Amino acid sequence: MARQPKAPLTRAMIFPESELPDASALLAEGRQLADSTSIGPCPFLVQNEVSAEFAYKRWHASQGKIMLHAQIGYRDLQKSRRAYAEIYESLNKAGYYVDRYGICLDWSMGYPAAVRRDMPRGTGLILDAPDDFVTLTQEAPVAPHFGDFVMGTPAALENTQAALAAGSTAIGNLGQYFNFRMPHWHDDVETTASTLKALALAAAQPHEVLIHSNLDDGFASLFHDLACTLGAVLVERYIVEELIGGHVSHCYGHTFSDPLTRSAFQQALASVSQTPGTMIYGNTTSFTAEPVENYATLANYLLVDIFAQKAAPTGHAINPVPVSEALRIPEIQEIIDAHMFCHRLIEQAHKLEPLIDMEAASQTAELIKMGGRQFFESILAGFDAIGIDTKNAFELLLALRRIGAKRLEQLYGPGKPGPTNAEVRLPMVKTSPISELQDHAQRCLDAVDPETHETIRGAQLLGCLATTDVHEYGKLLLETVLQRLGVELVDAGVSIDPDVLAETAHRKNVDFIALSTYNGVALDYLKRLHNEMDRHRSTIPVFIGGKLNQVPEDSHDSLPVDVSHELRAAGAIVCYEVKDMLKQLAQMTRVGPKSAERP
Ligand code: B12
Repeated sequence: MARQPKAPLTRAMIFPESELPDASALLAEGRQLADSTSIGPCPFLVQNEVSAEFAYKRWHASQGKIMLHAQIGYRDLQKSRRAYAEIYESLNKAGYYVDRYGICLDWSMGYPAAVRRDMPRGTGLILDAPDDFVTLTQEAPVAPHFGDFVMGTPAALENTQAALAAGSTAIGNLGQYFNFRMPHWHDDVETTASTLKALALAAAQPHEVLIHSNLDDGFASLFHDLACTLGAVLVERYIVEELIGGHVSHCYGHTFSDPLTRSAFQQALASVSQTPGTMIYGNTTSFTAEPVENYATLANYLLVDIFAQKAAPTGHAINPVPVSEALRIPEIQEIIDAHMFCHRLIEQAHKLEPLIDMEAASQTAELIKMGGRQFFESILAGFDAIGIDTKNAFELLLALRRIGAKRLEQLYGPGKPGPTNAEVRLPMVKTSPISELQDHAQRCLDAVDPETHETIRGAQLLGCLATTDVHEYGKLLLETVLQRLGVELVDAGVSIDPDVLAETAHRKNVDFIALSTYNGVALDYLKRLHNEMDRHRSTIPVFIGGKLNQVPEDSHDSLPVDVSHELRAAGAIVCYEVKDMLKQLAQMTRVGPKSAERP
């Protein structure tokens, strides 16, 4: 029997509040700030004699010169400054170049400075004062791109002011606005207001400031259909360019592991964008824990990006990600190595050119464009129909964020409804991560014996799934595996606070919690979760997996270290692979306890 779609959306379901802030007043406030906040000088702008990176990108694209992007941002400012200078100098000495640095701020930078100190920290760079932004960008004539935890966070306005003053003319990340949740911060109205003011401030600058949006950080990593990803580009362009008067610039790449669709998406994006792109991110989801093997992935995606830029130059910088990336935050020398590799690849690429035929990618690009336009138009028409003001940037942003990727795709996606489940649409062009997760789930099941399957299946377990941060694939993987084993699941959500998780697990009387964590907060999070569970006198076993590391309080090098041992000592069941949990679940089912001993 076909499943019926959920009840239709109404305005009241999306906006339960009686009143929302006045969008035009917020935009006016942001524009007004342009009188006192402007683009500061920095070596990149001065040495290249440009007023903004926009012009530099346009010139490079017109000359067919491929730009290069490196990602930096160590917790320690001094080390980040060293990286800013050393990568540039080393490549220069070798006769090569790097055009731009993506500065990887810590997620705690997304909180307003006044409350930041008491909030959880990840593994990235913390800049305590506006002057810190400036000292960083003075280190070399490389374009500073403040790509994360600026736009889209509660600190959007203050961070944008600091980034502009430090000479940054590419600021993001609008993608994060749609998908990221800051722990302990529940005021999405304030996040939206701050973002809107920051967008208006950037748009009111006398020179073009690129509003960077990493599609993978936004909805792209969760859509099943690549056409929806292009539709998201059109929606963001409509909001930033038509409603606010700014310049949106899109980045993609982490999850684009299929060469054909990676290339097709670039073509589709090129044909709908008037603004140069920021960068094409490395295909980091294909990296494994074996650095040497990752050279194959590196060459594979870089060649796709090099040929894409040759065929349709969009000003996107390409991004050689160090091969150690899946293991840890790469060291400075590892970033330099990846760039040297990439430069040799660019030098040699022309010899491969006669072998390249873009026809199949062009055909797929047409499909992506057609579906993307449909998705965009359906969203606007659908919002209009339920009374969301599609000329109001505040309402549009907040509605998109609150509805979320899954439901947007179900409601407005261009694919036909699935034959057995009307809520799932058949993608016009499948995205890579979702189909890869299905295969991964099967491998996890195959890794344990049939007896373990049967034991779990017969136990009628109820599990609770959650993540500590935006990384959702581990949870999606567990969901698929456990559902195939007949385990019933309570979805506590993504980026969920420990108090909410403890309360949900207790209220639903679950047999176990499975927690996926990646942001380098594993131990702090577990301690907070246990405190909250103690308040409910709850001793539910907690399985934990993902990236189990954290920057120690007394760290000398500010790099995260493995905390598996401490997690185990605190009473969690540490899992490196899904099979670890399945074996333990079967074991627990046999011996019967519904609780975990904690020291
Ligand atoms: C995909 C990805 C993203 C995507 C996430 C998309 C999404 N919606 O899920 C995007 C692009 C959004 C992203 C964003 C960020 N990311 Co990221 N990301 C990754 C990446 C490439 C893959 C992680 C992943 O999902 N793997 C797929 C899963 C299924 O496989 P797996 O990791 O091998 O997991 C296995 C097991 O651990 C197990 N598992 C996982 N969880 C659990 C739980 C239980 C209970 C069990 C039993 C098993 C289990 O399942 C797998 C089976 O073997 C990693 C690097 C890497 N290659 O690992 C970085 C990485 C995790 N990201 C990182 C960072 C820093 C970030 C950002 C903070 C960057 C930034 N400044 O913007 C932001 C996050 C911001 C935020 N607010 O949280 C760092 C974390 C650093 C650290 N802790 O040391 C990493 C390691 C990259 C790096 N080396 O710097 N990221």
